[in-house]
Amino acid sequence: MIQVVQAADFSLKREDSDVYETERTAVKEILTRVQADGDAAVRAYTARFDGVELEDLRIPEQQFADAYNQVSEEFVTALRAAIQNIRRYHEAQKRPSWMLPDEEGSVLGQIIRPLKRVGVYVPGGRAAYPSSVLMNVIPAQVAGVPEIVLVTPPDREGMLNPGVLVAIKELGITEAYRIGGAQAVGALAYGTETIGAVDKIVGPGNIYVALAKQAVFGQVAIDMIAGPSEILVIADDHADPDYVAADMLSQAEHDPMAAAICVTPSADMAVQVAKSLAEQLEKLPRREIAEESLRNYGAIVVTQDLDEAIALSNRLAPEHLELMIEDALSYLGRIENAGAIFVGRYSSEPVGDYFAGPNHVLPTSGTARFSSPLNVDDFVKKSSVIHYGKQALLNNGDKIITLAEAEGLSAHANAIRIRLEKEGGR
Ligand code: HSO
Ligand code: ZN
Repeated sequence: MIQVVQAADFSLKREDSDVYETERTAVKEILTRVQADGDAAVRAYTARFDGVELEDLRIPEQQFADAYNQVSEEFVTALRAAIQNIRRYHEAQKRPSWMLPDEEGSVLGQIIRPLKRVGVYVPGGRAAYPSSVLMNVIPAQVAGVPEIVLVTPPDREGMLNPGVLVAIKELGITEAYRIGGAQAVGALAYGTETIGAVDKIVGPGNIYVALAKQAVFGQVAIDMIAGPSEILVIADDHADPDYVAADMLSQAEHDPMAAAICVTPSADMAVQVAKSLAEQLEKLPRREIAEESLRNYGAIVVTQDLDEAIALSNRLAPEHLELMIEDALSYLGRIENAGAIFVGRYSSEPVGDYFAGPNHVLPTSGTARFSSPLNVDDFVKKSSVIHYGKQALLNNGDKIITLAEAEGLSAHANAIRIRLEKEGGR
């Protein structure tokens, strides 16, 4: 059911990314109509794709109130605790604006300001995750974004997932629309009569949402486009094979295309993990999804030693990496590429998916080589400040003129020279 291979024979299957020509054309047409016809187009597409005729695109207040009756008290308590943890973690990421004065009277600096208006896309249906509402909204709130608008597709009755609604309410979001798909992305990017255009769109979505975000990029900013989820567990003889298998399955159940991989220098551990996977799989309600994921993208890779395991992990740059090895913390410095690193036997991935505080929106498909988890910096922009002093200009003007003339830009040189002449008496 899951392949057991030697490291030398292992490579991660990746899909060809440009197989979406039909969808791309459809998305283009939707975006063009939304840009031209605004709310009317959004309503028409909502009727066509979500099967519901909506007068009011906003999520009615009554639905939020009803949602609290549809979730348990435990859910609300757990959600509130998660919100606190996630907020605290992201607060620690905030960086102040800074200024660097010098003896010549110059002040150079950087002003950091929140984006003004951000749109958060929350998927509907089976992929409606209240936890993802928290992970996308909280960093924006911590950054100080004053206007956060949320969109999420309705069901055929115009209703929404109660867990998602409660999460929205708990975060104090007051502008939320029941729209989804490419039409929602278009509404956020271009604005309509009722929905103001945003500066950035974040949040996961299906292929239409992903393609729409790509298409409006430039008009607005977007977050990363996430691929299927991945977990790589490095396990040595000290690991508990049941824990390794359980954590692999926690990713595999997300998506038939999710990848769950165990890398171990121990052939014995490989056998035990395979056995435990088979046993635990039997009892999973989402067995079919997890099984397909393990069959197509899962692997247990046996390496020569721990060094080779770490080298393989660094090459794959997994979204989630678990270190289930003795003295795991001491290996942290050797991990070069990973979205989130879970260290030690109690740091199961769902601890991070839901609760500990770090963001669960992470770089996938090897992009952890060059990108980072969603964070507060994704919701700010920076302006450079240059306040040059008189003495600084007199002291350095000649060098600036030299550089300008070397580029053949005499107006640049003149802008400096004219000041040197008037101020410096040259
Ligand atoms: N593991 C997913 C996030 C998630 N898990 C949401 C449960 N709910 C991608 O990091
Ligand atoms: Zn998960």
